[in-house]
Amino acid sequence: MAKRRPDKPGGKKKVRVEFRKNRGKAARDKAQWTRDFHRDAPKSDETSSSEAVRAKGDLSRKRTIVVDEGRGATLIPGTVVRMRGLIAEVDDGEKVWACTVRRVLRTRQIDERHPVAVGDRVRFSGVELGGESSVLTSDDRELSEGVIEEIEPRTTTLVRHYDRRVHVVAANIDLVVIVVAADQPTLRPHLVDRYLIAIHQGGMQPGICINKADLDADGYAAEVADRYRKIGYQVFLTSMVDERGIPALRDALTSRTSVLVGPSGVGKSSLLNALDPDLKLKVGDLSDLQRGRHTTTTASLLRWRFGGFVVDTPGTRQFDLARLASEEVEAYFKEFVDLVSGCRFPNCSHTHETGCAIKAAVETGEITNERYDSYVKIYEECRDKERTR
Ligand SMILES: Nc1nc2c(ncn2[C@@H]2O[C@H](COP(=O)(O)OP(=O)(O)OP(=O)(O)O)[C@@H](O)[C@H]2O)c(=O)[nH]1
Ligand SMILES: [Mg+2]
Ligand SMILES: [Zn+2]
Repeated sequence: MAKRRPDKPGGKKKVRVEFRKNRGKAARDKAQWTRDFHRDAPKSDETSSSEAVRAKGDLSRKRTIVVDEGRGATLIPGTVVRMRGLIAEVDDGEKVWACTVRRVLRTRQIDERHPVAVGDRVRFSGVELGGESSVLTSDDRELSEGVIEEIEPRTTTLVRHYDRRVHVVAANIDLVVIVVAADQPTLRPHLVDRYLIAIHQGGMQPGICINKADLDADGYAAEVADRYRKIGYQVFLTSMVDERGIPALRDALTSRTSVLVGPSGVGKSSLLNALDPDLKLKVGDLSDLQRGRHTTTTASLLRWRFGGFVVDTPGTRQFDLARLASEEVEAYFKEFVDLVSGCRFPNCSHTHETGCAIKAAVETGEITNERYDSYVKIYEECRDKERTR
């Protein structure tokens, strides 16, 4: 981090902070927000922020605030629990603060939209304004204002790529549970494979949860669960209706920091409520689902009553895998790894070559057709990207 000017200990310093002006464009934002939901665009964070954080009174784009510069000792440690545009909500263990990020930190990661993400451990200073030291959120919470001065290095990052941009879904996560549904929406294992790659790339442990098992009339979901178990993944087959799988999932999540990811409407928030009724998260109804509307709109870090933390995220249908070299794809397909040495060509792509051990394993059923098709699709996608670069 950049060196701070040697201010007097405990000295106050005036800083210019950018604030968004919310007024006058609310109607347009709202329309845009709705459109984004339909396109499944990750911009929802951004638009909800200008909606969500309403400062009191008329704000100019910039205003002068007084910051307590009194060095490390006066900085308050906390964890980012929610992002609303450029405002990070930080929990210090007692209360939640609305923090902006110091400008020098904003340039830290130029390809990321935000220098901080949910799960980041930060140190911040409290802001004292002339009669104005709190912001009112759209859900009517009054939060004290702060400025993030330091961000701890992350142990892990779950990254989502879209439109050539990078979105850090959450930081410092141990376990990522990919949640899909047996039905409503239709089970698409290919999406699971894409998530698995992102999770392995980020150095986190993956888990797979197939929810709405009560809707698995033909047993397809149970079959998919078995396939992933055979590969070596931990799979939970759960249902809110008959509570199956809930205790096993709770065991896996206890005393850890995890995140639930997956398409909208699969029941991520419902699962969290079933695991811990104290959370009382909003869940979607059928009409929301039919209209493709997301119920959860911003990722939030929550504390389990049984120990540990979890991040509930808004649904994502699409998951781009940028920055993955085509020849690296095989390494992320666990059941391929031990077999590739049997291919005739050392640089075998397992798509068109003869003497391919992977294709042979697909013939014998050792590798499933679905996983192989997933591999080919992702391989070709990465190769096409390399060609257009
Ligand atoms: N049949 C059945 N329905 C379920 C189950 N779990 C959740 N649902 C329903 O699925 C719908 C969506 O649930 P949510 O928990 O809002 O889904 P979500 O994944 O959080 O959705 P987003 O917040 O939009 O990403 C709700 O109507 C739930 O009642 C289940 O096990 N079985
Ligand atoms: Mg939700
Ligand atoms: Zn091969």
